[in-house]
Amino acid sequence: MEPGPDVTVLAGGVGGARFLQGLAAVLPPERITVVGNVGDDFEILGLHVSPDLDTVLYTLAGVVNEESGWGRRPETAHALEVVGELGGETWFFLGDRDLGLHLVRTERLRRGETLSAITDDVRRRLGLRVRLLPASDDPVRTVVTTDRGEMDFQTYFVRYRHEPEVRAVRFEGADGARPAPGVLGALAEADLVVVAPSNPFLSIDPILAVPGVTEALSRRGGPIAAVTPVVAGRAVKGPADRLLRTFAGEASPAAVARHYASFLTHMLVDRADAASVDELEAVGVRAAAANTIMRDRSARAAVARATLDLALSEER
Ligand code: FO1
Repeated sequence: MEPGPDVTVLAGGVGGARFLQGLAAVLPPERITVVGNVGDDFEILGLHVSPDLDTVLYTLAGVVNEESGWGRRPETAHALEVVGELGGETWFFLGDRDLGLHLVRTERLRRGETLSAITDDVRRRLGLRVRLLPASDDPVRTVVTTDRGEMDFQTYFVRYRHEPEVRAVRFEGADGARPAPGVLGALAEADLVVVAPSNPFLSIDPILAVPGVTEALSRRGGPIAAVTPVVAGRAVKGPADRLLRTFAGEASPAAVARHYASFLTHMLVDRADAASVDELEAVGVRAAAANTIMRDRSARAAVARATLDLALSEER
């Protein structure tokens, strides 16, 4: 294997995938292990969909729809058109090419294969050398309590366009779930663990809720760095800023750091929040500021490079 540090990344959807694309450009990809969120997984039209795993797969394979950050490009929607004509549910967009993966995964799950075995096979067939582990092979489902009642994650996020006010989040099944094979080892043995710029409450907490994961992070001797998902009080994408205000009082890098306080050692903040570097350092979190907006491949690689420089350089 090529030399380089082993890095394990906790990742949710679009922000996590874009960070990983940058990391795979600055490190040998086989040195990277991803622990992916499965709290967004659900069944629709009889198919098992794992949106966050697929966003990572499609982004790393270079077939993602860059505009939305999820799904594939090019894409058509003939099947969904017929679903609509026949009175089926169409609020969740399933493109024709994307459907191919859901068909194969669903069939293999029904035959008794594990999500991690299927994901690893898909990953290899897509030609990816990054290792992608679902946080758990057991069902862990994010459920949100909102001002419009309790609902599963995709109903909240896609059907209601994350408009409802979130009052509580829980992870159904998490208490009895086991980490997928390789997850705890990847957290313990990596030279660096990175918490990607993903929503702390909706994308990272469902990973941390799997018994053993938070403990493995807290017991680690080595660095654990987070990349901020908020810039100047705003989420780069999605409702992270609103959830931070509700559950942590403010949408700031410091609030994110407090949320990860039991294990966090380093944090990369945006230049717009450079003033928070001193605040973080004062509470024992090594911090640096960089441009964290990951518009294109070179910006993504720069964020990854800045994270490695912050967390792995000797003199810090
Ligand atoms: N996000 C949407 O906002 N609308 C959709 O119709 C939608 C469909 C979809 C299909 C496959 C897939 O892998 C992801 C999809 N997403 C969609 C994204 C998904 O909701 C993710 O869970 C969120 O981006 C949060 O990470």
